[in-house]
Amino acid sequence: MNSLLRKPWWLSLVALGLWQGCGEPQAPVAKSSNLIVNGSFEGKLDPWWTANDSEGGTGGTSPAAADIGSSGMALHKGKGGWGFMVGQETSGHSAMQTFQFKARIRGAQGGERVNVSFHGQSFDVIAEPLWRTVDRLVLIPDGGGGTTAMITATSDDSTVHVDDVSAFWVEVARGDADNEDGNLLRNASFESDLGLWTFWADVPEEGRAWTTPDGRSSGYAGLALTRGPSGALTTLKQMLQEPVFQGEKYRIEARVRGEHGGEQVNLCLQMKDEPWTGPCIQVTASTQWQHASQTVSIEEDLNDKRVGLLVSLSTEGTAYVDDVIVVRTQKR
Ligand SMILES: [Ca+2]
Repeated sequence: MNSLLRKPWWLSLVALGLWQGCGEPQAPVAKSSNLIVNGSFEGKLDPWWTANDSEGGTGGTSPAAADIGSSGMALHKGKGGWGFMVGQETSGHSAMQTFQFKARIRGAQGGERVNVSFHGQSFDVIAEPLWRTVDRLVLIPDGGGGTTAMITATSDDSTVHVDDVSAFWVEVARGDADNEDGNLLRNASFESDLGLWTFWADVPEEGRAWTTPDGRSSGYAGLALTRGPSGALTTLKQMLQEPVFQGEKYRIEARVRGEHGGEQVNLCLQMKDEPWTGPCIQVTASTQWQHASQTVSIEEDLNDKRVGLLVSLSTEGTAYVDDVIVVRTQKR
């Protein structure tokens, strides 16, 4: 007799469900030990190095710069130049690994700009007078040897304290866009923060993009985009790796939801440079998830041009986007 038939029928379904990974999507799970050596600065500076490009810039460990333990790192940028930097080389990695980078940061006054860079991907944070945790997922598309973790104070005449720096290789959820064959976008289910996407808003104080479980259609997280009353566009862009050619067709897909309904979300294959032209699909969001899917053609003006997929919000409010897919359906 078939073993399946001897078991209660529901047990088979439970086993099948578990094997397929059903259940609540998982937040990132650490798969390595901390890759940063002496991230707490208890061992003074070793193996960190410092670099200064400012008049009067200094850096070193001290008890006053500690958040935990007896020592932390103080970076002081003087006048001019790009800043005062502390960094260290990290171990090698494989293609498409995601890392969680964390550091505790505090500004002597508050308002100091700090640039954090891991494996060449960098982002700016504004320090506050109280300790805060900087926490980012960084997706590394290419494999290779060890690269560098760096923290730089970039505001003139500013002092920034840094402590408890860590980086872990983490396993993140896979969303529908990650599992779509031929998808030319990476991290398009937004499971590795905004890694590989570039943010731009015409009014940066009012525009914002971040990932959150609220924006999830599949996987653990999705994209949230906010536009204020005076801006025109809040955008995220990811370049495709190959140029496009006249006569090709591409299918653009996304899951879209609005906070209140009526938000306008646009998905465009847009030229890399001015005049920024390219075919778009437009979605008017409702409060329920909707699946937009449309095929666009590459015309003569985009022939052999580099393009990116631009996700933009062109009305005030908040919209959620997940599982962005671009597939070439017809070659030239
Ligand atoms: Ca997702």
